[in-house]
Amino acid sequence: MNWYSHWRHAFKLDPDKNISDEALDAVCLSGTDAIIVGGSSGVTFENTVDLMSRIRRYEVDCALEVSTLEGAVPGFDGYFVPLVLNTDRAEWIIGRQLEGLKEYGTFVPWDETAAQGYIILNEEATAAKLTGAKAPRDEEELIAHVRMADRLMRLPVIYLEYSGRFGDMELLKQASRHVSQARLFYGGGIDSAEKAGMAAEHAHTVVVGNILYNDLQAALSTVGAVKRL
Ligand code: 1GP
Repeated sequence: MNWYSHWRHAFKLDPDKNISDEALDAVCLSGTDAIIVGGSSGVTFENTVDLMSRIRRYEVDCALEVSTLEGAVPGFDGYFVPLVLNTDRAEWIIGRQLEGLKEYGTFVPWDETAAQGYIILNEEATAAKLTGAKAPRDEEELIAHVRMADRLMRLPVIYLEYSGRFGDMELLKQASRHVSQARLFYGGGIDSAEKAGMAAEHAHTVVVGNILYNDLQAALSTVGAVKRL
């Protein structure tokens, strides 16, 4: 068991976006298994510390996705380090991660740190544009990526990322069949209990992001839908 192995549902909060104390209270007490702090742009040490200290008032697990050197902040329960598997720009696969290890390698809490193999399927997502990710062309190519992450690299987490758009559940289902040891995270476009439930049928962990900032009640409704299954 890893520190994140029991998570079925997680909310992803962006340090660069505003959330009121009332909304944060509802999110942290929603029954979700965890809060993941992360974003693709505008993440700084200050806004990350600020959000962490606000979430820290609650008992819910709180993890940081470390995507920049500046945003590496101590004090979280756990740390994810994303590796983008479907880009040909090496800086996003191991380059920046190596820079991070050169700088902070001795301080990394290894027992609470896990790599995430990101497969970005929505090319319109900020993360895809930033990293030059090219969505797998078909199921075969997606499964090759899953095997690379799960079997060859033995990454502990595979993250099928559709950020901003609800994904193809058939592709998610096919991907899930080829995962042997990793935890499969799904994120993207979940804005209702129904969609959350669909993703939860195939993913180990369902991540809900943006809808939090647009329709809090809809976001909260996803927790029960996932955890019921
Ligand atoms: C983003 O996968 C998460 O990294 C969630 O996506 O914001 O579209 O819910 P959404």
